[in-house]
Formats: sequence, C-alpha cells, structure tokens
Amino acid sequence: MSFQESWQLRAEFARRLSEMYGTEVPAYTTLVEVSEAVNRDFLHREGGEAERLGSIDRVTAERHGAIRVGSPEELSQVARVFAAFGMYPVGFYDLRDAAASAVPVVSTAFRPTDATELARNPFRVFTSMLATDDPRFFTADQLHRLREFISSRTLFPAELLSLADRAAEAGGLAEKEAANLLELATAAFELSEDPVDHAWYRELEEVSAVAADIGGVSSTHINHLTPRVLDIDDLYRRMEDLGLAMIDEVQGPPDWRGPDVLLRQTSFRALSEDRVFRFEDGTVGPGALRVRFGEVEQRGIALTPAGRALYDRMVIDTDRRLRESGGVRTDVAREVWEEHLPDTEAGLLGQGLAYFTFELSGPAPAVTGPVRISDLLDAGTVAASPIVYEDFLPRSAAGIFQSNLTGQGTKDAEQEGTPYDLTRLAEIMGRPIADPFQLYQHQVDASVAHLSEQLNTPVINDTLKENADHV
Ligand code: OOG
Ligand code: NI
Repeated sequence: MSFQESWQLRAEFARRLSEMYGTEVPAYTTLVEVSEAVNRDFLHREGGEAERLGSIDRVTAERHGAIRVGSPEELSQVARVFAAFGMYPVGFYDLRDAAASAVPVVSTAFRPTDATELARNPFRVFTSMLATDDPRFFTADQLHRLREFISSRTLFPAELLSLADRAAEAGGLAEKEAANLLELATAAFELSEDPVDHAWYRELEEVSAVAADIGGVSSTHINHLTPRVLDIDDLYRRMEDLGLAMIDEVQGPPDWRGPDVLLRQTSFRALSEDRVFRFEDGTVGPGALRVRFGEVEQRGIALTPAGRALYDRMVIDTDRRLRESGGVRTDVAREVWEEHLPDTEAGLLGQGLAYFTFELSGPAPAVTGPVRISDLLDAGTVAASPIVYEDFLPRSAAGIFQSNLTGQGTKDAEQEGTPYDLTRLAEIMGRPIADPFQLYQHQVDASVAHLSEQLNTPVINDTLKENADHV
C-alpha cells in the first residue's frame, strides 16, 4: 500500500464505520445482510436494467451515515474531517419547522460532488447542528449551560484535524499517515463509555430527545448507517418476516408503476442500548438509552427544480386528500402520482422534470452544423441515462428523526426562530455549500460537451425546459 487517494480513504472510512456500527448495533448487521440478499435477487430478476442507477458494486458498498454536533465550531471541525475523504457540504435542510416534534437542528450533507468520485464510492453523511441559540426551544439559562457543556468537550483531537487538513490539501495521504487518519476518524464516531449525567440528559430530553442526544453526552456518534437497496418494499417485507418491527410506512415517493425518483426510506425503531450514567445522588451505574436505529433506502432519479416543485405539490395534494377523504397515505400518494407524473423516463425527460446525461448509442455519425439533443434522441443516435439522486428529503429526514423520538418535546411557537440558511451555515464552516441542482446540471452539461467533442459540432440541449407550473 502506498499513497492513498481521497477516494480510497473514503471507501475505507465507510467500511470501518460500518464494521464498528455493526458491533455496536447488531440489528444493523442483519439489515445489511437482508439488503444484500434483496439486491442479489433484484439483479437476478431484472438483469442489466437493475444497474441503471448505479453499478451493483457501488450500491453494495453504498452507505449514508447520520451524525449530530453541538456548535458552529464542532460543525466547522467535522467539515475539515470529511474534506480529507473528499466529502463536501451539499444542500441545506432546516428541520426545525419540518416536524411536529421538537427537532432543533439545521443540517447539510457531506458527500463527493463529481460523478467519477460518486461512482468510486458515494459515502455521504447527513450532518446536523444543534441550534442552541433558538429561543423557541431553549431558555437563556439552558443556552448558556449547553454552550458551556459543548465547548468543554473535544470531539475531534488536534492530531486528527491536522492530518485531515493535510489529506485534504494533498488529495490523500501516505500509507502510515493514512492509517493514522482512518483510526482517529473512525474512533471519533464511536459510542463513548463516559458516564452520562442523568439529570442534565433528562432536562434536555424534556426539550427534545435530539437535543439530549447531542448536548447531553460528551462525544458524538454515528446515529445510523444506512445501506441502499434496489427494492425497498421487498426489504420491508423481509425485515418484518424476521420479526424486526419497522416504522409504519416507507417515507418519500410511493411504490408506483413509473420510474423511481428521489429517495424512499424506512427504518426500524431505535433499540434500547446500555449506557453508563452518573445519577443525581452521585453514584455511577448502568441505564439504557434509545436513540440509535436502522434505516434503509432506495434511490431514484434526481429531479430538476421543475420536477421537485411538482413533487412538493404532489406531497401537499396527498396531504389534502388524506385530510378530506382519509385512506392509506401510500395508496392516496400513488393515485396522485399516477395523475400528475409521467410514468416513463422519456416522459420525465420530455417535460424537463428529471436529470439525464446523454451518450452516443453507437459509432459517431457524420453530422454537420449545430444539432439538437431531441433530434439525436429521436434518430436513436444518442441515448439518455438517468442521474441518480444523491441527496436527502427534508420531510423524510424529519419523519426519520420523529419516528424515533420518545416524547414530543417542547417548542414555544410564540418566539421568533433564529434565522439559519445555507449562507449562514457556509459561513460557519468557512467553505461553500454546493447547491444540489447545480451539481446535477453540471453532470448534464458535461455530457453534452463531451458529445459535442465526439460529433465535432455544437450540440444544443433543448430538453430541459422550465416547466414549474406543470400541475
Ligand atoms: C438524521 C435524520 C435524517 C435521513 O436519511 O433523512 C437522515 C438524524 O437522525 O440525525 O438521516
Ligand atoms: Ni438517514
């Protein structure tokens, strides 16, 4: 082993976290085994088509993690750690208003941003920061004590941060340093054995179980690690057959006759785990917490802003119909989808609702003068391949948080919330947060530019019409 490039470090980091989490949460290992069986069977059933949204090797190794930190400083440090693995912040998620329960966090996702890197290993980590300064959740006194508690802990040792900075700058590390980085980075996300201050944890839990999980313990940890499956409905049935109780439904798009888009997720509820507590009378002893769970996901095609706007309207429409006439959410959603969303890839492309790259389907024909993508597609010269969705959905994220909370927590809606947005979070980290739409569009544009080179003539992409008022 010589120089380890950032993608090799990333693949190994994901592998080690998976191994560690498997020892911490044994049900996770079952989930991974069932996921692998589901994917094998799907591949067997569907053949080559099964790999349309990613090679089976990519999908088998694919995981997303979720972690939670307590302050701007901790967020900027974790950004340095992830940069060592070629993972950069993408997208902004505000979960404070997305859930009925109190979820006082704002989030981003760290992931590779270019297609080659994603194909090598797409490891991503949904990362949430506790909004300690949001007066809807915390009193001034709690804010003060939270800040004190959080600023007195060290999540990421100085040696890890300096190794990470070097890896980020050099695009990798030499063998020995790489081993060191991997060990320190993995350990930073291990469940701590430090006693949990019982009174403090319970006080925070009154406000929000998420706040307690972040600000009530002395370190951070992997909250969940999520494998990707090619058929989540099959996975759901197999897990239930094994006696693992899943949450009531699959979050996100329904199972329907058309192409999978965006992201479908489900989880089993948090399991009780042994922890050591320091109790009010000063004694130290065993207790249990229920915060970590198993989640699984199925990924579909990335939607354009117009497609996403349509998706958001369909979610609202589903809610309205459920309120007015009742029914099962997934059935109602399917009905809405079948009314509004094209049920073929060509339909999605034709209406500018989803992202596709374009490739020659055979040897380059002789063409003269500028050509349009739509003409090349009609002539069969060029084929369109869907781009897989690499990000998250705020409503599903909120649902995932919520389904695992013990209590509702408290939120004072009379107060004004602290204004967080993408720009503010980027400032905190001192690095830009990429816009997911721009990343997908960039992939499309790169494929068109490549086509133009191959055909030696200008190629006009006339497929992405803005179509925001489709419904
Ligand atoms: C993160 C919840 C969001 C997802 O897959 O949407 C998430 C958390 O529980 O910390 O992981
Ligand atoms: Ni998740």
